[in-house]
Amino acid sequence: SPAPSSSPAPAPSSTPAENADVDTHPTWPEELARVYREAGYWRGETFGEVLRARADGCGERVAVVDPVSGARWTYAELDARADSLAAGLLARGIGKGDKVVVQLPNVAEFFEVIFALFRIGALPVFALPAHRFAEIRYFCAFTGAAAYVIAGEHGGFDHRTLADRVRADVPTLRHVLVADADPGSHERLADAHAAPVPVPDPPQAHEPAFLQLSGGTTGVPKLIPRTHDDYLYSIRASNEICGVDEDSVYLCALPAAHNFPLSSPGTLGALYAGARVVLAPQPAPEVAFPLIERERVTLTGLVPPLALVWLDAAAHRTEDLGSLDVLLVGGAKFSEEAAQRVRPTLGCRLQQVFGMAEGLVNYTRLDDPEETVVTTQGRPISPHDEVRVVDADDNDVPDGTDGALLTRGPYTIRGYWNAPEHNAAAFTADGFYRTGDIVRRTPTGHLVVQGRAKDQINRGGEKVAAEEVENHLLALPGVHDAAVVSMPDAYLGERVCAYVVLRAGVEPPRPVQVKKFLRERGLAAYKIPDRIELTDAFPVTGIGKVSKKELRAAITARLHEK
Ligand code: OOB
Repeated sequence: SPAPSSSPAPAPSSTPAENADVDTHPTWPEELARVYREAGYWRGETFGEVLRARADGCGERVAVVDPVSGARWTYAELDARADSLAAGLLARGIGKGDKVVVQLPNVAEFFEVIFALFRIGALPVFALPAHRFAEIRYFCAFTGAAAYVIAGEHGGFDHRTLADRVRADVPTLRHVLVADADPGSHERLADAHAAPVPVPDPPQAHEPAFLQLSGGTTGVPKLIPRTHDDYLYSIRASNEICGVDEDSVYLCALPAAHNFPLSSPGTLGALYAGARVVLAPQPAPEVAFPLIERERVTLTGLVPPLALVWLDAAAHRTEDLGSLDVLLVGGAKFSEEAAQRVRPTLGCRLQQVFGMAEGLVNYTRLDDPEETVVTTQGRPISPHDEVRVVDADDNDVPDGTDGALLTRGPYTIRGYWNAPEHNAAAFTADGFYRTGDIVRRTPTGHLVVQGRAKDQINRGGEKVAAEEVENHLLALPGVHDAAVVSMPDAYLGERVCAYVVLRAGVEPPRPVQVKKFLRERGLAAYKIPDRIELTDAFPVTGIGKVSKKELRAAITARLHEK
């Protein structure tokens, strides 16, 4: 039976490493859990069991293709590798409930690692390849991580030296495993395999399978506990909505750890179906198009800026994209004009997807009218997804009117990991997640994303929490105050603009110096402001808060001047 709602622990969020034994997050009330089980959504199945079943049922089929290493693992091989790595992790004292920060690019090892962790009930914490010291140190310290899994070098950056620094800083971190022939001062992932052993205390389906990252609105990202039951449901239902079956071939072009390519329907959807996953080391057309041709890819997912690049490239590239049946576009708003170009230019069907790592995912359906597919961001996966569109007082607004999107359902979390205070604000008393998105609902129940109320910049699908960047800017000597806002961008949709007020008499820094300072603090590149504006004072609202609305208007006007 599912865990009862746990009562929030007293504010552990600043030093949870010492509180690892009191990890807490609110979960679904028993009445609803029963409904979800009886509806057949939650089936009591775990990821480790799903992979075993595929290995038993279609073991000789290819599961994962990694064109860089040349790996073409069958289901039987992936299953065996997960077992031997699970044994090696157990031998290293990593087991049920332990947290393991996984930061891997799109390589086959990503799957042996996460399935090994799923099998032993240790929780992957999904970092992105772009994360640097500031983010990784925080994930390791906040979760009290026992291990950190990395590639050696990726994108010109040496993760081994970053791992050295994190290890020196985070006492719980006992193991760094490197998916590279040269592990530096750490251990090779390849050496961490051992003869399979029975798992002493396998995870249960109602327990968290992993921690996903929130896009975030706060000083540090919140962690999202997703259970085997809830995530497997979203994947199974996504497969049905996107027509994924055992003959599908999914190209993973976005970073594999992100919720969109992981589960919508993503690599895990493909593996659930017994289909094939092809890993693209880069999403660029010159890399992805030849893979589509060679591997006969049938579906993939892209953020809007990449979809635009693909649309432009298709006109002059010569690869045969004829196998491509479905392109999913989401993570940020896809313009109607671009959406209309997909079918004529790429020769495939479009599905818009509006999802969030916290749960709710909306898709346009394959049988929706063209008009709906190009003008809406889809409708929820599940008949049990409850969606409310509300005004500032949480009163429902009529269809067709803009309002804030609230949601709860069989795969939407009831609370973040070890964050009781934040949970009180991010969820309603009756458990609806406040998405921070402003939407309009059509009479058919499709949602159109109209804007955002949360203090976040959506940089072409990459989410930047304004407060997080502001805190780093405040650490720059001479900075009195900082306010980070979005500015419009034709390609990315939005970019990051930082307004900075200096202390009196301080020599104004050049923008490059500010950016260098942030990079040296170990902030991921996509969070570094694209533009720095020095100002004497911030505009304020009636109650004296910084008016970000006015700052956004000011930078927009300046961009139009030129
Ligand atoms: C996906 O997940 P996250 O957690 O990185 O970001 C969620 C947020 C949403 O709250 C919304 O603000 C924005 O990203 N968003 C969209 C969108 N899809 C996501 N805004 C406008 N139009 C869209 N189609 O981004 C994510 C997770 C699963 C599937 C797809 C995307």
